[in-house]
Amino acid sequence: MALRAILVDGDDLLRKTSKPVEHFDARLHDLLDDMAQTMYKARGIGLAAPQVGVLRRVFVVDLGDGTGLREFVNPVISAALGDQVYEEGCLSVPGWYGNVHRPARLTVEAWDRHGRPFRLDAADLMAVCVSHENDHLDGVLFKDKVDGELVKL
Ligand code: QAP
Ligand code: CO
Repeated sequence: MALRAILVDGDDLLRKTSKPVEHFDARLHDLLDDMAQTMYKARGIGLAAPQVGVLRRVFVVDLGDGTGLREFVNPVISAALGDQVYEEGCLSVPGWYGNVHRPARLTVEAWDRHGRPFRLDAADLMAVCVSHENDHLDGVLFKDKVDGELVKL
């Protein structure tokens, strides 16, 4: 396990479209382990692979509410419903916050680290986090979607 450097806004890699994972191998497991360690150290609740410079469709989430770490490989948001506004931040846009509209509920289909498919129905903060992290895989940052002012904490 190793901490990885988190890229910050302005880095071109954050604007690229990530490619699907093809091999559910030890390299993927190392990436997922490193991403979790890096997210926890930075006190984040979600981290996507492009944020550590790896252009693959992978993200990790731990809302810190006791539900634990969730790993998503090749995620697809297959349904989305309603609207909620949440004041978001991002480890790649440190210190900046703003209100973003996201689906109130969504369904995400993904694979775990062993290549087993799963489906998650997410609401509230989990829906925000999945939508936010999924955007990173397409080069989109929350600041692109802020409704109103982007504010420095
Ligand atoms: C994405 O964001 C997210 O600026 C994850 O100084 C955001 O973990 C999902 C963080 C909101 C759902 C709701 C940001 C930590 C962490 C900072 C994060 C900072 C320290 C952001
Ligand atoms: Co982010």
